[in-house]
Amino acid sequence: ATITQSYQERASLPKTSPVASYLLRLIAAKQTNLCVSADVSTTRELLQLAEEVGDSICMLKTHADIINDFGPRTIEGLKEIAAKKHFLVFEDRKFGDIGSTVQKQFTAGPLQIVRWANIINAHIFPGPAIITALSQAAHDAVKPPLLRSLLILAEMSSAGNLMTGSYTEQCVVEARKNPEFVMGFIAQRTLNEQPGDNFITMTPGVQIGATGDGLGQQYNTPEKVIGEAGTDIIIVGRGVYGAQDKRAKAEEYRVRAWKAYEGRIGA
Ligand code: 5FU
Repeated sequence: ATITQSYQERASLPKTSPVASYLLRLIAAKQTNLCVSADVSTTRELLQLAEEVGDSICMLKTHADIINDFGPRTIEGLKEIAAKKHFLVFEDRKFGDIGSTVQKQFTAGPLQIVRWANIINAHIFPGPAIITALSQAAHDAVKPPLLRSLLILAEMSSAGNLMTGSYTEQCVVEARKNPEFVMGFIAQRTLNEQPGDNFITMTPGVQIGATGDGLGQQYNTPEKVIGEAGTDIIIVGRGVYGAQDKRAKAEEYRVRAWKAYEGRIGA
């Protein structure tokens, strides 16, 4: 059903996580289902990219551990630009350890992810306690714990990855058990298969005019993933930050992904 429902309609469906509702409304208001992946190596580049593409995105994805000078200045800068330009911040940390360890990785260390990332993601190969551990850590660290939510990695974009079949199915089963905290998936197609499912699917491995990067990455177009595979948000890294004019490139991706969405819902 979510294939033909608008973002706006889905924002107020029952059992939708608070962050998912907020994000769906933001997407509808800004008319953007684009997330830019800011895989740059300095705070200066990160904040400059956020400023440049901020008006065209619903979300900025980070890998905080590749920023050479990550620190309080990075966090404050990101928060300020996100508030000003109205987008959420997603740290692509891919947690994958026992509950006790991921709680520490989420809240402590030099990155203190829980302080600044609205959205995080995790693998479920260690078992479902990873979900409850991250949820508990978010509740303990952020008062009120409103804007904290988890994406489960259900499928990956890279060639030969092992996240298929029953593994992917189990991700959906665990998500359905935790609808308050789990907002959706990283996947290559929508996984909303049962009536009542309203998970948000975010899809990396999107670039126009490329099929791969020679290191396993595989690319699809916005039309393929949003229009045909029924996912909700495209995640674009090098396709945007690798361009000379990043602002214009982000707009190009935004328009293409938005048209693919409108075509799919029959708007
Ligand atoms: F979970 C995943 C995945 O399945 N594929 C990915 O490419 C995450 N990614 C991330 O999206 C990856 O770590 C990069 O940060 C980004 C894709 O970057 P690109 O430059 O668009 O290939």
